[in-house]
Amino acid sequence: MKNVLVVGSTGQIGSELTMTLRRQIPGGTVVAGYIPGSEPKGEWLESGPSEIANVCDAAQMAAIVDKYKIDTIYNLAALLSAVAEKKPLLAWDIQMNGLLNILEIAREKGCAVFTPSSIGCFGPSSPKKNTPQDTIQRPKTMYGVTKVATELLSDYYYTKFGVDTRSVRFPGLISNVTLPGGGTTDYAVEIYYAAVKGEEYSCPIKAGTFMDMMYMPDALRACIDIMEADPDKLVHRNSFNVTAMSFDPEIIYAAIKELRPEFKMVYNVDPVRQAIAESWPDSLDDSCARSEWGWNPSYDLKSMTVDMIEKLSKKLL
Ligand code: AKB
Repeated sequence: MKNVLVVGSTGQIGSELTMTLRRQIPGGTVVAGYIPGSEPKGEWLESGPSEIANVCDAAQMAAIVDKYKIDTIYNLAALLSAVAEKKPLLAWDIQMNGLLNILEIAREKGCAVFTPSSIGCFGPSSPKKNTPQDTIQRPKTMYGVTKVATELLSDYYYTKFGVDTRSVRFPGLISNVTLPGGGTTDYAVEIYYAAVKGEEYSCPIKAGTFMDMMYMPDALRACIDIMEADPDKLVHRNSFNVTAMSFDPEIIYAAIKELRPEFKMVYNVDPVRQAIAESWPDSLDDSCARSEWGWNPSYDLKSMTVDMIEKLSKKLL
């Protein structure tokens, strides 16, 4: 990995991945791809090149790959689960037609491609606890449909054309840098902002609803480690189950109250997000990622909570 294009570089993962890659690849080029209206600013703009990179515009993407001799594409352009339910056709266009553009460019120009999947690729008929790597995937959301199709199409381009596609199934990602937009797991980020600001938090997910989660530093390591893994050791490619913790709203609330005893949470359940959450696994089995490329997260709920509260206190207060 030397010359990298991050598509969706101003989003929740992209904003931090772009800066991490720029620090980790000295002498390489990390291009921040963005769409008009979400231009990179500050250190993102100043620390490397940026280009308008709309996944739905194949010619524009191909020109960037040529201009910077890109060898690896992080394809992070996507609508998250709750928004994708409101705009299913747009989700299909970005997540499927956009992916096809990227895979075709990668085939022609010899790039490796990472396109994240999600716990959303599972559905109500998947085993709910310790969901295996290889199991039933019949999601009921447009987000999930596009994630399963992304996995299949990425594997197809690998077996048929030899395109080096690899990816992980991310759980809910928790970060103190860029807010997620329109996901089902967003509550696990919002709750920290409310606690640090001293506000009461109104939780859209019911008590007792468990989902897998991960702190962003671990997610960034997953993005990089999977692309740098020895290909001979990979039995799977698209996509690996990865997780770091599983909790419900009561458990994260209790973890925050240990540090902020005055914090208060109430429930105001959002039926759309709740239905999505109930169709997803409670917990994933990520043993294939651990054995095939050494996945091993650093943060648990307690250490993440300490770090989130400390970083957000500096940022917000
Ligand atoms: C979402 O909630 O949509 C995402 C995800 C788990 O894929 N955070």
